[in-house]
Amino acid sequence: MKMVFRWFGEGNDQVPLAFIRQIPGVEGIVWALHEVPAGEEWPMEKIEAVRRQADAHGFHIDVVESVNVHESIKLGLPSRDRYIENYKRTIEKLGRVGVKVICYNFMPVFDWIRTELYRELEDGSTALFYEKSLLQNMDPLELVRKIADNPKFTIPGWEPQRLEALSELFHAYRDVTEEQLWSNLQYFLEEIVPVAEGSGIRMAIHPDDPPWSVFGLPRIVTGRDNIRRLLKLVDRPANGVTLCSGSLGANPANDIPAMIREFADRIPFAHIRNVRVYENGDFIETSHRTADGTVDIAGIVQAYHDVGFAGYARPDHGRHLWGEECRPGYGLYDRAMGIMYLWGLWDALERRKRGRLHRNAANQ
Ligand code: DNO
Ligand code: MN
Repeated sequence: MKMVFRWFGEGNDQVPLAFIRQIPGVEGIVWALHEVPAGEEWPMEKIEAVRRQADAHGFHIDVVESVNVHESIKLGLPSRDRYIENYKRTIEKLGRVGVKVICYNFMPVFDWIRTELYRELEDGSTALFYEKSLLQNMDPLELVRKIADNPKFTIPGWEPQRLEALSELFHAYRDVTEEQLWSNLQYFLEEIVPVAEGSGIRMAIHPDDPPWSVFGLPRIVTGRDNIRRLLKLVDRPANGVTLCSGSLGANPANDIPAMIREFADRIPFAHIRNVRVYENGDFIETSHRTADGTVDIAGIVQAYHDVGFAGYARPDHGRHLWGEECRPGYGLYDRAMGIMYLWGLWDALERRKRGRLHRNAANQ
């Protein structure tokens, strides 16, 4: 397991690289050019600049999250070919600087959805929260106003430019069924997976968050059966998945350790975080500790260990602690503690395995 940490870039992340350096066992940053709008080709000078910054702190830049997919690709419009060309050029450039994994998602209009960014937990910390009944009665514009209007930070997935044409976008999706979205994803993958393969890169789709349809928009990366289908669309190692335990875990029917065992060789990137799901379908993000949420984080780490996971992993979101002012979900403290919890589980499993090997050798 190669531990990495998401970093939003110089001047755009309140957490300096020098601080990330002090979290045990972090070897690389997970990065993106957040200022480049979806669909545009990434400029090489900007890619090189991030490489230099990471290099100066001894980090690799193997994992990019995300190269966002232009809506016309998801909608299957004639203009998609132009945007797919840009996407391919970006993949090639990233391959040239040594990138190994590109995380992306195929969710219409919105990336992740929550109804509250700073919901208080019983310990006084705050975290991202999803209130099912509230969302059912909400107008999407109202939600955007609530989530995207953050005076201090741009919220990844809720960038103003992405949401400018919201009502037109909703209109454009009105007839797009799940099957159409599948076929648009297939078209996209057939084009880009060979390019990724040629560039030494594995594509890793992020599951839908939450893993069900919201505001009537189609959503297709939601659980085991759909991931099976996705991997078969283009059955190559370069067509992989970012297995996000928090996104999939919002639906308690998702057995994540079982998915890890089944899809092991197609998971180049793991997002590990916990959520607490309530009976009424609401959920809140919690600490990584297994006992604090509904997701079996210990079982997940055990599954990764059992399959000999050698891919990249990051703590995903965290709570906001100790008065930290940060981008929602992306404070330093809780993610750093999450990493230590993951290492604790991992190291214990390693030690047990080594002990077993020693005993077997001694018995022979
Ligand atoms: C949620 C986060 C996502 C993720 C994007 C990837 O679990 O990890 O916001 O960054 O969906 O494209
Ligand atoms: Mn995630």
